Amino acid sequence: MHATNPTKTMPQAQTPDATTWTLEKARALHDAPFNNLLFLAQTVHRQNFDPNKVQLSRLLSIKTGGCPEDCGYCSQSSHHETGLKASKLMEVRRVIAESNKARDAGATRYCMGVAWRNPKARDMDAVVAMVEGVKALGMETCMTLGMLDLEQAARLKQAGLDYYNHNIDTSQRYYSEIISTRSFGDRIDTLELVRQSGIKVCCGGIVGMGEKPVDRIDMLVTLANLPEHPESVPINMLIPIAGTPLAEAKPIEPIEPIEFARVIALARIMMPKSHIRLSAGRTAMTDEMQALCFFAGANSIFVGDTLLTADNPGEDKDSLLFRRLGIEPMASRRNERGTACPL
Ligand code: SAM
Ligand code: DTB
Ligand code: SF4
Repeated sequence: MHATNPTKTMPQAQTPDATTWTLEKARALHDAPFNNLLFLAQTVHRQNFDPNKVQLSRLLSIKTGGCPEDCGYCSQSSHHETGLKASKLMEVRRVIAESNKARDAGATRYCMGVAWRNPKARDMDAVVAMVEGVKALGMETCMTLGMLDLEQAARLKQAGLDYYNHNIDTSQRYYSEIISTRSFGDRIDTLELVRQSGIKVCCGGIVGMGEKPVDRIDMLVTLANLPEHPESVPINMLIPIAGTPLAEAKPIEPIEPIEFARVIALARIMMPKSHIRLSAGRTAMTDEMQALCFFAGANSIFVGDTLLTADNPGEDKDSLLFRRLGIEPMASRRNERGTACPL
């Protein structure tokens, strides 16, 4: 369907979170002429955010590799021969020292990731100490630890955890093609429990895993129809990792930049107040593709030259891109005075 007036394709509702999105409505937007889609996305973006501010998050892998899950994209799964060396959970003081460096480099949110199916009881004290330590530095905290139970979520909330990252990754239909050791429903259960505990939700997915456009749209429909929109929505572009099924099995075409920008625009329109994060895969994107994504409504990135195990553009490259685009780092809501940011 080709909409002439893009705003007419927006379902009307009192609050954005109360909008129920159907696949048809979302698909109509996705398929609209590119200029209409981008115009609407930029309009929605400006109604909710400063269009020239981008939030900076920094990632740290606090426990790398040896993961029992079989996610087809992941370097850290013990099911794949990726050559990655597994490590134990990092010491608390090292995590705090690393987060201090990230804060000095301008990051306002510190995201700590582990290669677990779920946290074990014996790990919780260390994880809680990490949240408390990073929080004490004045940064927002985010963790991604796999599935949680209610007690673990409550402890993390009490420690001051701001965000929990738990991605649905793709559509419900395509999920079992990518992961067999857990279900789409398991993901939704943990998301529900995180929300119940009062922790903010960071949830998105990966595009470019051989899914159809309808899967990408359906993934966004699931996110936008959650009882509350995730506050952060990371959109990752698959980083093909040698030794993983998605890099080895059959050749998967990388996602085409215009289609990627459509996904970002759709996410912006469907979740107007969420931070849409241009996440993994930026090293394979041109500056022009990233600029298009910022125009389409992306307003968060991971900074630093490493994600969890894969490369990310370094500070110099991002700093230059921000200067060329007139983009400035967003101060965190907890730290409005901002930080000494070189970007
Ligand atoms: N183990 C935890 C989990 O899966 O929830 C947290 C870490 S996991 C690496 C976090 C997310 O990173 C995944 O859900 C996926 O969306 C993204 N990711 C992992 N490997 C990726 C890759 N090769 N390319 C793009 N995104 C990737
Ligand atoms: C998310 O959606 N992307 C980040 C974060 N959440 C944890 C992880 C990206 C990982 C990219 C592959 C790697 O570094 O191994
Ligand atoms: Fe494990 Fe997370 Fe990687 Fe899946 S994505 S294999 S759960 S670390």
